[in-house]
Amino acid sequence: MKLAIVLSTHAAQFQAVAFKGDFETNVGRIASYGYNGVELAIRDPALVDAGQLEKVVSGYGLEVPAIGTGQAWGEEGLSFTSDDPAVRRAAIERVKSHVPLAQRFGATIILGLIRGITPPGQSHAQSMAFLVEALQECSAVAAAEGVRFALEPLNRYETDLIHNVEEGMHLIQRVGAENFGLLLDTFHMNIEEPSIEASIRACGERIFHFHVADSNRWHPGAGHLDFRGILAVLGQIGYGGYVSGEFMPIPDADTGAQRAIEFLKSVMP
Ligand code: LER
Ligand code: MN
Repeated sequence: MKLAIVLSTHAAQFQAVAFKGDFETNVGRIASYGYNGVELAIRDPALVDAGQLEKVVSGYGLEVPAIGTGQAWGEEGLSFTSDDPAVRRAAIERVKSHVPLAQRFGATIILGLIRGITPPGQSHAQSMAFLVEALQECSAVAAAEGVRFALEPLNRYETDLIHNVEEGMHLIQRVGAENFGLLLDTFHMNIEEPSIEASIRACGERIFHFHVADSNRWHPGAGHLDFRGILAVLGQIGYGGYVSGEFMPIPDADTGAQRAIEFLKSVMP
């Protein structure tokens, strides 16, 4: 089971400052703690020098298993389910623009908050129809390049659209694309799933990526989730992807990253 950690880099700093300075330092630290990969959050691939990025990451022997797209929602308000067709179109084009970068790294593209939230006055059914349409268009473009998309069920406090594996699997049926699956995150699962283990089994081969945080969203080992059981089930279903740490920098990012990998290795099957 390979381990990664999310590296949050704000797009503006990403290009200008963090990339050459902080970014490289952070990637070096992540490698020194024993991680195999680094999951990147990229607001706009147009702001990234892909060659430079690859040089830094591969220079430390790391892979990029997944690329997060949520900053485009957080910082620009782009969303698949906006009531403004221009915003929906911009979100779709932005997500499609991640495909060449993802193809270069063999990374899965994460669709979290960019799916949006139903705006006032729009029905949930209409949001779902927009979502299915956007996912079908994006999946078709990515399939041609061998790239996969993973939609992340998020808890009810972040969106009204797709909270759990059951809803996610129904969405997968509606989208009807082989390269479209789910990203499961233990923090959200702890809030929304009837049983984390049963939901992992139900999702099976459609688990395209996996996030870990403990019940309090601190590093694994700092809360009350049963990671020994969770990782055992992932092993039993033959999950061959990355387990990627996405948690709060408590007591600080470096200590959290070190404690997480130490703990995860101690409970791995
Ligand atoms: C992103 O992976 C995630 O888990 C969300 O909670 C971000 O808002
Ligand atoms: Mn997550």
